[in-house]
Amino acid sequence: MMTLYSGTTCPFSQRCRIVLFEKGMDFQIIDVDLQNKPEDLAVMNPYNQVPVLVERDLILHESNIINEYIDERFPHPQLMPADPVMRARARLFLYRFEQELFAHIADIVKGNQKAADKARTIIRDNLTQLAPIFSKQKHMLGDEFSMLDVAIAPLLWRLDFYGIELPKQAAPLLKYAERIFSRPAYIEAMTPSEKAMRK
Ligand SMILES: N[C@@H](CCC(=O)N[C@@H](CS)C(=O)NCC(=O)O)C(=O)O
Repeated sequence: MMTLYSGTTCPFSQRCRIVLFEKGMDFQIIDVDLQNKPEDLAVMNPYNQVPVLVERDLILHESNIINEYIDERFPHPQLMPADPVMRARARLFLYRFEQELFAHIADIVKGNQKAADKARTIIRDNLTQLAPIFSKQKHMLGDEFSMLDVAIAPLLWRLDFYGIELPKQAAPLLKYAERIFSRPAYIEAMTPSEKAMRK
């Protein structure tokens, strides 16, 4: 059985919880207190961070790497595209999400006021650029739900919590976000602390 070490407010851990629930297989989630990390976390992950996935002698860290492994191990429903070209495009998107969106979250959470405001502006502008995609299609890669939707959803959930306000032209993105938030697996994967982040 797979065991996920997860943070109750961690957007990266939420990604992995979503995939585990989407797959509907047996797994165990261990909540890690990030203010008081267990000593073995640093042994499992050299960056001493969650999420970490353990399955027998395999220990993985990095949410997107964990999620690709779960997707390959339990292929139904498949979340990465089957076609190599689309798969490569999906990986490029995942990389860009990290660089252009998620890399800035740390500055909002623990940066000074100036750094936090700059990070909010960068995230707001990069998200707004994605909005036109959803005038044409239901999800990030087309009409099907995929790993890209999993990867971005925890940020969309936390927009108010992080103090990020999107302009009117981002309305299609917010509508898309509601579609993701209403998925049964998305709801099941949320922790009580995450539920409390958004009214
Ligand atoms: N790139 C990593 C980021 C993981 C990460 O930043 N985890 C944070 C919580 S959201 C963490 O464990 N922080 C604890 C620490 O750095 O002390 C991933 O995608 O898994």
